[in-house]
Amino acid sequence: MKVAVVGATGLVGGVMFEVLEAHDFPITELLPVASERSVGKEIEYRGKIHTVISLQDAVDARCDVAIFSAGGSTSLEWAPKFAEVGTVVIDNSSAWRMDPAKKLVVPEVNADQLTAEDLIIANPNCSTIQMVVALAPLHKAFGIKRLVISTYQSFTGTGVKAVRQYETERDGGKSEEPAYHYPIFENCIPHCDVFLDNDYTKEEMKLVHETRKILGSNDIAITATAVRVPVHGGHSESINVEFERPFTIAAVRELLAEVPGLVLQDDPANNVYPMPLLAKHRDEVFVGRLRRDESIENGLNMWVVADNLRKGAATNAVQIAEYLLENKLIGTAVTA
Ligand code: A2P
Ligand code: 11C
Repeated sequence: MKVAVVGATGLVGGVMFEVLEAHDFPITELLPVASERSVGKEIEYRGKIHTVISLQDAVDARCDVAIFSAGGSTSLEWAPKFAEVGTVVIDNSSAWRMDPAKKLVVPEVNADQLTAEDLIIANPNCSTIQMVVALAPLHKAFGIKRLVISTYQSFTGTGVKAVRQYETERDGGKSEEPAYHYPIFENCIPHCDVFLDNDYTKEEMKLVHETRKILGSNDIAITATAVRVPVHGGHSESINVEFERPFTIAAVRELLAEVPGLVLQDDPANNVYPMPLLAKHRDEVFVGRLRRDESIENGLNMWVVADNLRKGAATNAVQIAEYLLENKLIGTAVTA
């Protein structure tokens, strides 16, 4: 595969290279792409130096696949240009997720929707991805009526600038160019992404809309509070689920044990539960603290953790590319 990584100099871009290598993705040619400021910079992949090129040069190269992690406006402008020459775009931004004509894909849940006609495929938001991996089989079995979600999100989700802010504050300094309005070191900020007219943040509403789209159920009631925390390794989520139908914890456990890429860490007597410290650099979604919500009839509480840069971004995108490849839905780019 001829592969372009757009946003190659960014935080997710860097992890993308790690995941492509770890998964041994079959790359014949790798094209790192970033903004004009970075053109000419060098990036090492598998011991070889690759030079960063511009978006236009990457379009002209007619790659088989381009994985974008360069923000929404870059995706909106450039993804169609790649698609036009037959390059399949897997896009990490929020630009195309809610477009009814685009698929929003978490491979464990709905990759079977993909066809060779899908030239722009949306990767969901990190906090949505890890949640639906755990919820999809439960929804199928017991029908989800309502979700109440509280997130504890790593500052790495905001990108390079936030990592610099955290490190500067941790070392006793004051960030010149902070990513957040308030210090993130020794703080929790109930503000991820921008505020919307309804006083929720965009991150909170992504959890509402993207989850409904991926699970294919517009009538699930969903409410969320998203909080930024001074944690490096991943996003954590407390998820309260109300089911339509009765369930047992044993059945939930059995269903989750079957999910590929999901690891159950649920043995409270031995202090076993998921934590971002353990999830860091891992591709899987970790689930624990399974217990009945005793305040309602069919309620479940769970705790879900994943490395937001891995399964929440790079890993999910690479898994989509792997699915396309395995199912011969890629590799048909128009050659000049
Ligand atoms: P650059 O380093 O040249 O600015 P992060 O989210 O970690 O800050 O990374 C964002 C990534 O998106 C970087 O690789 C950045 O490249 C890239 N990027 C930002 N704006 C553009 C743009 N207009 N065109 C191409 N790449 C962009
Ligand atoms: C966060 N969800 O941790 C973000 C990062 O919509 O893809 C990625 C933003 C997005 O804040």
